[in-house]
Amino acid sequence: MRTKTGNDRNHTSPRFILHIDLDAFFASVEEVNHPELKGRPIIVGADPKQGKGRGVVSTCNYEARKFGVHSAMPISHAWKLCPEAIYLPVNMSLYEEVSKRIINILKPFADRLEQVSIDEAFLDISHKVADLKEAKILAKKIKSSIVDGERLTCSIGIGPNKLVAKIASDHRKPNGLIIISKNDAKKFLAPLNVEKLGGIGSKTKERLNSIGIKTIEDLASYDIKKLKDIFGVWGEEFHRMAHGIDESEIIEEWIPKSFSREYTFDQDTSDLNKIRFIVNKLCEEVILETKENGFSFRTITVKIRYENFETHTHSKTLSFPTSSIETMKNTSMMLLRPFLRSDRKIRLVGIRASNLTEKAHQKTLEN
Ligand code: TTP
Ligand code: MG
Repeated sequence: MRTKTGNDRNHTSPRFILHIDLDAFFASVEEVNHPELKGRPIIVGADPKQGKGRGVVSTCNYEARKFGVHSAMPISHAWKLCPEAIYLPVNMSLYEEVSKRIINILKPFADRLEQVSIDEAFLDISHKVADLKEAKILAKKIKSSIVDGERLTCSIGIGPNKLVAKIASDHRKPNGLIIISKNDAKKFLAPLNVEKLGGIGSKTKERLNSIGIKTIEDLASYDIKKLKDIFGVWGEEFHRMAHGIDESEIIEEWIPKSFSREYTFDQDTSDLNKIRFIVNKLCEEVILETKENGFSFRTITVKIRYENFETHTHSKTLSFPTSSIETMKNTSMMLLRPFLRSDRKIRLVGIRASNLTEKAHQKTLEN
């Protein structure tokens, strides 16, 4: 395999972009943590409370998907479909830790890496491999490194750009590996439904369907002038996407939008001292992470969930960026106070710092 030659891309050499997405991520991490549950349907999300629970499914493993359960489904509906499943709460800090370790496993395989979500990343491997055969070997190495390191499976798509790589990784889940050459990109996309293209949501899909466009091939062969008339500048973009064209680069530097922590009490509580203790701890953790990453923030948001899952968030934006622990603690308690009532028990509290400024770019020197 070729060695890394830097970020400058020789425009005559082909681009190889790899997209990786972990399979049933939260549920798979839980499975690794509880090996005794392997083979059972596992649903991660809100408490089902014997079918009376509110809230939604975050995700479920492929055993549970056989019953028709999926992400974002009301947990009460999941209970109807699969009462025998193992229901687990979301343990975000655990999934974030695993996610960080996986990114570290991936980094040496890429010239550039762009993390897109907690379980998803693009890797530019153009300088790491000479052709698709080498790309396949590299993808297999990535898969076995993640199995060896974390006992998790993933799906990988490799293509000439981000658009094709992402659709390819989703195409044969779980544990898939699909490689699409530049020449085959159009053929691969042609029979798929238009909503597979990023940026085409349910409303756009309906509008496209209403003018007879159902598949990507329908879109690719549609008159571009008409598309522009209907969708404006997006019309041109849709046309390009349908032809498998995407020049966007892998953006290495990922700038976080916020830092947050939340805590679910072992038992729902209205004890002000307990709540304050946890809020202070969460503030300290958020501040630590914010500082470690070299940011200050202007907006503080609190989240509170009562025992019946009723959830409120409340924010305050300061006039200047800060990373002061006292400001965060005081503001958080001030924001929470109207929700703290002796007759209402609380299930969860959360703290978020957003509206971030990188310290290096900050004009006001303030701590
Ligand atoms: P996805 O990658 O969309 O889903 P997944 O990894 O569970 O399953 P697969 O990729 O095999 O189809 O999302 C990654 C994680 O993000 C998922 O494990 C849980 C979380 N998530 C939610 O909390 N709510 C949601 O609606 C979705 C889609 C995901
Ligand atoms: Mg996933």
